[in-house]
Amino acid sequence: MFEKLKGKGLLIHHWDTDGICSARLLLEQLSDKDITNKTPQLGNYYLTEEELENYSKYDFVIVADMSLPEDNILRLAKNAQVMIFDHHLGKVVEQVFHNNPVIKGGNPDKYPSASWIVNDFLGNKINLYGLLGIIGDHEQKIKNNQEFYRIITDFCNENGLNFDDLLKMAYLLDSNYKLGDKEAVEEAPRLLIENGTADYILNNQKWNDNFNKLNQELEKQLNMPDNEIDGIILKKINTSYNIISTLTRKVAWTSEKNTVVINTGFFGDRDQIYVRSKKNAEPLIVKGKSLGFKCGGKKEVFGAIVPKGQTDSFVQEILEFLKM
Ligand SMILES: [Mn+2]
Repeated sequence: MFEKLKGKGLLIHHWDTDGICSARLLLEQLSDKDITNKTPQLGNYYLTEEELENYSKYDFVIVADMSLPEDNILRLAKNAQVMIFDHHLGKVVEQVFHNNPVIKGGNPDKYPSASWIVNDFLGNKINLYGLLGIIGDHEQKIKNNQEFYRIITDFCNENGLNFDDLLKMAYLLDSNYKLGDKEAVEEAPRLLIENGTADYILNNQKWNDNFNKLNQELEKQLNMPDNEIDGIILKKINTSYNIISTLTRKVAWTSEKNTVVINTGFFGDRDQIYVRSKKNAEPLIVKGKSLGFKCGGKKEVFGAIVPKGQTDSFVQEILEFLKM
């Protein structure tokens, strides 16, 4: 399926568990090719000018678990053959191989992770990596998806694991990006090819140390007061750790309310905004893009990076959308 790819290759993948597992599966399949893997600057759902320049020297580029802006993809496609494997919302890039069933009308519940899509494309049997991406993206919520919870439970039973083991593995893999360690993210897929067992992941000392540090910071931020406006939780945090998505999940899933979190501490000039919505968040993506912000999301989540001066007014628009 990758016979046509010639020359030097680059794999660009999301920094989270799903991205790392998708990369692990792809790199294993592409082991006979000359290919390196990179994740974007942590927190950026796009490539910088410098990255685009550096990545113009490759003959083929594979993008996994990231909905990069269309103009980024078209820039890469000028010099390279491009393939995308993804499950985020967005629009089809017609000029390249774009394997994203969700934007082609597929039911997101049937494609819960990029790792699942990749594993299926590769024709592999169900395995730890195909499933870990799902666990990373959905955590406990996947228990509401009957079809996939059954698949996960069967896999656990056959392999002497339980759901909490998988969850812990996803937290350990995610610990690298949350601490801002880009190199560790990029190293992880190959480590998982070389030492690919559940025990290896669960016992990795560095990842466990990261995990403990992050838990302390999460606790601290969760204990900070938050506001509730018209049934929407609004929480402002200031942390240099990339824990906004985790924190938003925790707040939203505990409160069962629409949740908006703003982190003023990750970028110097911009704020991170993260939303968990009870209704389809797609209009927020459209709105954010029309305002020129870097943003993206899935059915129930929305994330944006907004220049500090524009945060308050955009948050106001988000609150109004959630209220409607
Ligand atoms: Mn994903």
